[in-house]
Amino acid sequence: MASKESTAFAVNEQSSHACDAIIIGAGFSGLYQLHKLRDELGLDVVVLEKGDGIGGTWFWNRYPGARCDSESYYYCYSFNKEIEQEWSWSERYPEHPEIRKYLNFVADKLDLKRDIRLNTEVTSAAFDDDANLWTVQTKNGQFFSAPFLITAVGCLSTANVPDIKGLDSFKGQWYHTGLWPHEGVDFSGKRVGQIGTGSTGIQTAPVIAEQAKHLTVFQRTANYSIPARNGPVTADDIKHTRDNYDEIWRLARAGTNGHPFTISTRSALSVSDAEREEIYEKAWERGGLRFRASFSDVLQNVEANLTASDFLRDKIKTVVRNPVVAEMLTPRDHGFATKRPPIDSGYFETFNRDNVLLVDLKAEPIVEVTANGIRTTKQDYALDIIVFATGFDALTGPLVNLNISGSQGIKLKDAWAAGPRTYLGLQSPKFPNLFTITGPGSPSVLCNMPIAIEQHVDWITNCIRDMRANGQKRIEANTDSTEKWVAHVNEAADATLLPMASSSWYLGANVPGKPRVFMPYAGGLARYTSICDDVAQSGYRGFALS
Ligand code: NA7
Repeated sequence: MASKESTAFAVNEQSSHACDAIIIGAGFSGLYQLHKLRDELGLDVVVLEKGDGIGGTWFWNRYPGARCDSESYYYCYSFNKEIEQEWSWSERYPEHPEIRKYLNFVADKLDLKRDIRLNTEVTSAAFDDDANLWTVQTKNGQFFSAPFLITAVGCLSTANVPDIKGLDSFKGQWYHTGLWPHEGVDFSGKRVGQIGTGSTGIQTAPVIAEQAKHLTVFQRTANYSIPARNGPVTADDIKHTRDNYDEIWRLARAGTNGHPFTISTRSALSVSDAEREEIYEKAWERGGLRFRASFSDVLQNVEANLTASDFLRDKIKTVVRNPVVAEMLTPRDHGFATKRPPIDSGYFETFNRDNVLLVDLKAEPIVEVTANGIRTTKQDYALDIIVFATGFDALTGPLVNLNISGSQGIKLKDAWAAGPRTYLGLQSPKFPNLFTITGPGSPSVLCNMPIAIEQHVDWITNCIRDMRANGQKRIEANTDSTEKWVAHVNEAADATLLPMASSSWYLGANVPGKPRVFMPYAGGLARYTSICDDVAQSGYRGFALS
């Protein structure tokens, strides 16, 4: 039940700052949103950022091996020709420091930092119905108010640390990959336990194994992974992408996942076994997320999916020397890409090392953390360091944690108690003038993020521009249009195999007690963009404007 008590702040005039728009978060989305509202619409904008630097997800995720799974030449902004032509990436997949360097380069070039308040954690936000004004409170006691509030808090920014009995009693150190110490962690001579084998665990295990005395990987669900085939970017590569950026961005926007490559139009079932094998083999050799695009129906048809899943399962056997370990590492409970497919640099090879042990938590669940390590139902594992690569309270977590109260004091956490309810992923009923960048109900995490972010920021900017031009002060998603959109998000997911992976974080399944709802919009970026454009052109159908 939604609570309706009044939550309007008693604003302390001394520490109150009024502006036209407040943006929460200084990652890819917050930076671009600031630029658009300030430099194109001429608004007075402030960005509030919890960290002591910019970068969002990449400010916090500094675990060993942390790099982007999108390729660097398109994991970047497309809106500015100069940035595009001046910046050079050094690797096929950018590592976390290089992404922060890029974002700082952009922020400096566009002079964004003067409007970003670092070390400013938002603790709550409340809407005043009479004044059509949001007031945001920060941990350090400041208040900011503006007609528009835009959350740019990312989808994977609320760390999920499992509630395991005894963690407080552990005498060693423990870390979550999404809140990694900036000074790094020295694994040399240490016995390390890593819990989790998602994209993060698969990236970090090979690097930790090289540094540590011993690594024990605690695996709950075996995962597929494709070799990333990372490597340096050459001068020729840079020239080629610079010369072809228009086409690269056109392709990225025209596709399903915001990547600049097309998905094959052929069914995996329409070719001979030999031809299919050859196509998968080439995709395996090329590496990366593009493997998914080998055929049109890998994510649509169970039989087609099985061909990809079987190919990848067989590859594990060819890499991992111990057949018992290879079988433990082989996913049997879900089809390839029904969960976010990781890509790796030597993940399966890591289990051929003498200093690496795999523990199957399905066979021996964790009972507790003891002073000296992890106890499963079968035995004790002595550890000096525990690394939680256990993912995030994805998509909804970062928003609900902002403690947002909308019209008549309705809390977002109550409005979303049974799962997120958004119209186009942009707005929720009863939360007027609050826009979310890449929130639940939008393509977001199913996409190459910068492309999805730019589409959202452009739409929000145009909407605010149109409202101001028409003298409108308030925009709110209608309940009816929201319910229809939620139904459409479910339909879009059901048209794919994505909901079949029962342990997927797309469904919120990784966080105990979280409602099981497929959260991102699986209808594809191009289709989603045309729906959003159509809504805007129709005078914002489905929203109430006044
Ligand atoms: P993920 O993909 O959510 O992976 C988390 C991993 O941690 C996964 O293997 C989970 O197993 C495991 N996990 C979670 N909770 C537990 C508990 N309580 N016990 C044991 N194991 C657990 O997060 P990542 O950080 O790897 O990746 C998130 C996204 O970041 C990624 O998809 C990219 O988009 C970038 P499970 O599969 O739930 O059984």
